[in-house]
Amino acid sequence: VMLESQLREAIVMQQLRLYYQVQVDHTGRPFGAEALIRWQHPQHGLISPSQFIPIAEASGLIVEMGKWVIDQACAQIAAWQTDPKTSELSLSVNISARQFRQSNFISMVKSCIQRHHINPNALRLELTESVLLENVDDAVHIMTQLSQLGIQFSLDDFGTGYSSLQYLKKLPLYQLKIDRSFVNDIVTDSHDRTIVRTIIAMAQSMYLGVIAEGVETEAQMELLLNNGCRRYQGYLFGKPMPIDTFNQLLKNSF
Ligand code: G
Ligand code: G
Ligand code: MN
Ligand code: NA
Repeated sequence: VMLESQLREAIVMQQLRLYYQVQVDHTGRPFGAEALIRWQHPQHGLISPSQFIPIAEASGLIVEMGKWVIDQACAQIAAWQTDPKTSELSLSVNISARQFRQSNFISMVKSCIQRHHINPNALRLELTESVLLENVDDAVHIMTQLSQLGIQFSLDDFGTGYSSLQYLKKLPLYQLKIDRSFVNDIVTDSHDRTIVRTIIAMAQSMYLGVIAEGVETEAQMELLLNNGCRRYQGYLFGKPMPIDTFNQLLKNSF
């Protein structure tokens, strides 16, 4: 309860921050970012979302927090879209179960896009398998409505859940994000290499894009590239960083 009231205060007192982690293509060129929330606590410093997202979910605060994240993300997209050098960048946002199932989720996202006058193509929403599996038909409905606006969906942490091709086929997805647990040992563990190859082949056969997360070494990137994965995210290219640092990284790479 104490953390919950502090978290409520964090929203009001504007202690939440969005960090940005770069996503690059096979030439190393940035094409977008993933937005990752942090709590800049006045006493405890920077707090990771894994410590407060579960509390926000359980208390329902995630709805307000999630709205803040989407609004911030759209504001940032709007800023990028004013400059031809950054106008093609995409921004991915993580969506939790309770937020996704909220009755006005679709209208909330729509109004954010309208308020900031952005091209919705730049906005990507990341969902996990567990979020989608709760009710596949509902999920398809929500995703379809938002897809019609131009928003694209990624399936986050792919490979860790229970996806069957059966339901994967039903979902209007843009890409699969290969979970970093498979990327981590891809160079040394032949089983993980097989899993990653299978995910990439599956994505290709379903006409889905694929991005690898948790890429930390050149060797991992090379292996992924040789197996047909041309989009990456991970410490090799950049850690999640504040927006000023991120925009500087962009400047240095264009
Ligand atoms: O950035 P970091 O590795 O600490 O993120 C930890 C977890 O928090 C990840 O699973 C990530 O998806 C989740 N997360 C980060 N930002 C957000 C957010 O804005 N909303 C939700 N729902 N989850 C987030
Ligand atoms: O669950 P999700 O994939 O949204 O969370 C992404 C998490 O992975 C964030 O907490 C982010 O800080 C972390 N992350 C991003 N890149 C790397 C990486 O290269 N290595 C490791 N160990 N973690 C990473
Ligand atoms: Mn994610
Ligand atoms: Na992930």
